[in-house]
Amino acid sequence: MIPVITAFEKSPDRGRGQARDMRVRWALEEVGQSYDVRLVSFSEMKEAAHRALHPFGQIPTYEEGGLALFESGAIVLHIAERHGGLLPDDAHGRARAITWIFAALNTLEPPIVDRAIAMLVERGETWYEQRLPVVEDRIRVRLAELSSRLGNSDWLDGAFSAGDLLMVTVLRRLNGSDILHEYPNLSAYVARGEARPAFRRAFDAQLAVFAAASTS
Ligand code: GTB
Repeated sequence: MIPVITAFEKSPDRGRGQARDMRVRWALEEVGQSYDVRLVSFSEMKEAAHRALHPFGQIPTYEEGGLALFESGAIVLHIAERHGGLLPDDAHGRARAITWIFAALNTLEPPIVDRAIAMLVERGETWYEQRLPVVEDRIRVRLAELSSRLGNSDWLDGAFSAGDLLMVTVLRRLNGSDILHEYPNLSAYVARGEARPAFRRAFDAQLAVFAAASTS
């Protein structure tokens, strides 16, 4: 059964792979599972048919046989549990990799998304110039801690795992800012993730969607 995921019909990031279908595509590419993509517009996302799959009217979703999932982290974990290659075989290693999934989504992603939202919707506010450095310093605290834990290792805990996949996608939200470059080992970590053939395939696939939407 080939899974079907949903993605933006026309991503606001112009194909930079920042929307959360990218992490699902990457996970599927890593495990060698082919997939189909159903593209949805912003208005379709809010219709009942899509909300039956995603209560919050967002992408990505994942359908496979009788199973329908939403939440990119849950989808990546499901893929990792169903296929080899994204979680260690030993119970402790597996639990630690899952811990890194939660760390990426619950500890790193919130301040990074906070910055993206501030830049998108708060730019016109009188207090924007005061707030942005505060938000960015909250990110720096977490990046410094992550940088210290990663050290000179290639990946967070032994071999590349779903935890790394999600952490790299979260850190990529800082692409285009100088913040990540303040932590050279984290910049190199993101570059290592982006250099993986599965990442490239996933990135190219989502970019092709944007390119096609731009010419039609
Ligand atoms: N917690 C959910 C998950 O991890 O799956 C969050 C899902 C989510 O935020 N989906 C967004 C969405 O559907 C797309 S990824 N938004 C439409 C809506 O809520 O109406 C977030 C995103 C969007 C755009 C950019 N960008 O342009 O750079 C980056 C990330």
